[in-house]
Amino acid sequence: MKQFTNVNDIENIHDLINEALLIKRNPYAFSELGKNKTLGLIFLNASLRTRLSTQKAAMNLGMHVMVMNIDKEGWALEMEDGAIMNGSTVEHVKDAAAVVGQYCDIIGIRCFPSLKNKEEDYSENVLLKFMTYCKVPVVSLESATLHPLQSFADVITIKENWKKVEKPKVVLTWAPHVKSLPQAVANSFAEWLCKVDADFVITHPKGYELSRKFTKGAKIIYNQEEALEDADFVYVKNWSCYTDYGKMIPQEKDWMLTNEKLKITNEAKVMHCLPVRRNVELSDEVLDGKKSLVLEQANNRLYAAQTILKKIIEFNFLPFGED
Ligand code: SN0
Repeated sequence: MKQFTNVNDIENIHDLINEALLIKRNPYAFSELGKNKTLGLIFLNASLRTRLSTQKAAMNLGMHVMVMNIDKEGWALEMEDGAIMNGSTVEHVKDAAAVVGQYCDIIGIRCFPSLKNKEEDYSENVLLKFMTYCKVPVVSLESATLHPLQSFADVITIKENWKKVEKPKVVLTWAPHVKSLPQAVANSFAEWLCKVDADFVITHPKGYELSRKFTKGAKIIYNQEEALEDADFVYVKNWSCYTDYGKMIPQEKDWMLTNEKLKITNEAKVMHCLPVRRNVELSDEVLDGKKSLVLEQANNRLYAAQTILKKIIEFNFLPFGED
């Protein structure tokens, strides 16, 4: 694998999930693979799971890791080509990315959307600029529109919790929130779920339609109760509007997932990428109950990251690299 920014960077999703499960059984099997290689983790936004799981994944492969919260600890970055930098930005992304690329063999980068300018966010301006100028393989640690490491961990978790032959019904349900959040987790989950063998349904209030680019193949049902019927997995996530970009539409109905709402499901397991606003997005009773997979998902972030780093090292740095 040359780089990892979305589901299309992988060759075969089923092989990749199986490889992650093997790594999970024996996480130190490749502890020399990344020897003398340095991973740089660059954050333009907050992180807990992504930062620690990716760092640990690299350490399990014998890599060195450097982390920088560039938004807080670095110089203010200029993103615009040809800008006359006589304002508050100090360093152009061209220069900063090129410098970081000289110190690192692989770079992971987290960049968030503005949620103000749809065209700019959906062009993945920041991620693409960084990739162009750093000149080393890049792993997305959540971009403006996608969160592929999270989705990879999510499909690993579904696979582990689904032992039956027939395909599971997986429902992505919109949840309430107190502020506008990116569509990245939902876009990415949809993109990955459309590639695995599942009956995939998305439910959300009218106006919260995601970009069709990522949901092609999914069934959209506006009625949450109808969508939840016989579900085997319910993935809970808030996102702000894609059409009326970045906006929130007040809801009369309460979309928070509760045990009461889960009664109609097939004893569904409940998923959320975390961080979660308890008793806004999801009730305590669900999160702390037996149906919750949130900690398993967080644990699988490690094996998702480790599998991706392993594939990138093998392709880019080993002679006759294959993935
Ligand atoms: C992020 C998101 O994309 O929704 C990260 C998810 C992995 N979540 C948040 O920014 C939550 C912020 C909040 O105030 O609850």
